[in-house]
Amino acid sequence: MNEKIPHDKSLDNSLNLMQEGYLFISNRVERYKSDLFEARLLGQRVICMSGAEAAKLFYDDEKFRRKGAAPKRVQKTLFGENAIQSMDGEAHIHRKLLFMSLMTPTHQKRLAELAKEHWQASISSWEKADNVVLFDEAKRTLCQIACLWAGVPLKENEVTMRADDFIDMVYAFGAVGPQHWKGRRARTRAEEWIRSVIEDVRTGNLKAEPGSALYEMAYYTKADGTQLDMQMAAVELINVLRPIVAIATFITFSALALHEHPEHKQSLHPEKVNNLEMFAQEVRRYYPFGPFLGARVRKSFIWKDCKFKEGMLVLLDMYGTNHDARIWEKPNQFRPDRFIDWKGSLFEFIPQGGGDPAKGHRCPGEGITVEIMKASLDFLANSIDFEVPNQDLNYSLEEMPSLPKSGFVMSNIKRK
Ligand code: PAM
Repeated sequence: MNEKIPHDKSLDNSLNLMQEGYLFISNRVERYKSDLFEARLLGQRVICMSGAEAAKLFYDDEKFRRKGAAPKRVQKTLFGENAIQSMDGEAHIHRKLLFMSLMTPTHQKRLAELAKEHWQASISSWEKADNVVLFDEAKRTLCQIACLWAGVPLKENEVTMRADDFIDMVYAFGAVGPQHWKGRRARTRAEEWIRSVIEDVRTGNLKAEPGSALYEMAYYTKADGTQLDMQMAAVELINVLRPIVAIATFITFSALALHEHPEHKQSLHPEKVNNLEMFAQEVRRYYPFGPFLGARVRKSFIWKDCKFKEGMLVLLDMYGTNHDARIWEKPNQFRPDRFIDWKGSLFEFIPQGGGDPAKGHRCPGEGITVEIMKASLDFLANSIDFEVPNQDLNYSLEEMPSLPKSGFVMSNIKRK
């Protein structure tokens, strides 16, 4: 037991974690006036930590490893088993370079253009509809453009099912019961589908363009010179496609932000790219998506008088760090202009993880996320007029991941 840091008194905090959700760590950081505390979660002792200094420590790969950190229930839904998120060392860096090569500014731009085209093409059917649920439209659009960009064939009548499966994998990670099991079934189905696509490429039944995510994943050779087996190639290609579909959550929160803060709308002129970017960044900071991240102590060490014992699970508070008043003035206010002079620190703003994405576990797709969000915001603010009928726009900080309950319903949509 660590005497030097606060200990949560509960015998086991798992229930509190489910009840307090995104605020579980920051509630205790505040209560104990300490960036670090120890708790029992899922039958083990865990160190929870928050803030930029903690994030910097967390991304020191000599101190932490990822193998064995993500619980099986998260691997069987969100990440896939033994995938890139659970790798370490040279093998991890080697595979990460493949992911990075698929997410360069050229790819970001291409995906943003596709998003723009798809949004524009939706307008005429939206004009005829009584109302439209933005989250549902976004997940379908993102699934279509992700597959198109990646080179994965997707028939029109399959779009909803595949999009739902990707979203169900994401919305299962913090869930228990039916929603969790739905995520597991979605993963099984998606893996089966993508395995067969990879197989078709390898047997020559499907042509894949060199440089596309499909081609590069199908023919990637690991650091040891061998090819990924079919299952692993499918899991990793899903790790490229699913997070793009998950951007639907940030798009829905973007619409909510526009609705709650209409005073920003006129600043989102298509030419004012910086304003679009600041707005997107503030959406990623302010609204809840990733709650916390986990790693295991590689080798025992002491930090701030706290003993990090080999093998211990350590959780880093993403949501709390993005709302840390030492970093963010009035963190609970939505203020895109806080990003005007943003210098881009690697550990203070961590909606998709911290550190250097090429060297560690930070999400390699942040550029894609921000560019797709900007294209979508531009569309919502400048290409259409719509009404927001009465609906439940509340989102819960207890449910992980969260989303405005109604999915953001728009009505009386008109092209501008
Ligand atoms: C993706 O990979 O599809 C992008 C969406 C991921 C969002 C959440 C990332 C959070 C990381 C880990 C979750 C562990 C939560 C455990 C809850 C008990």
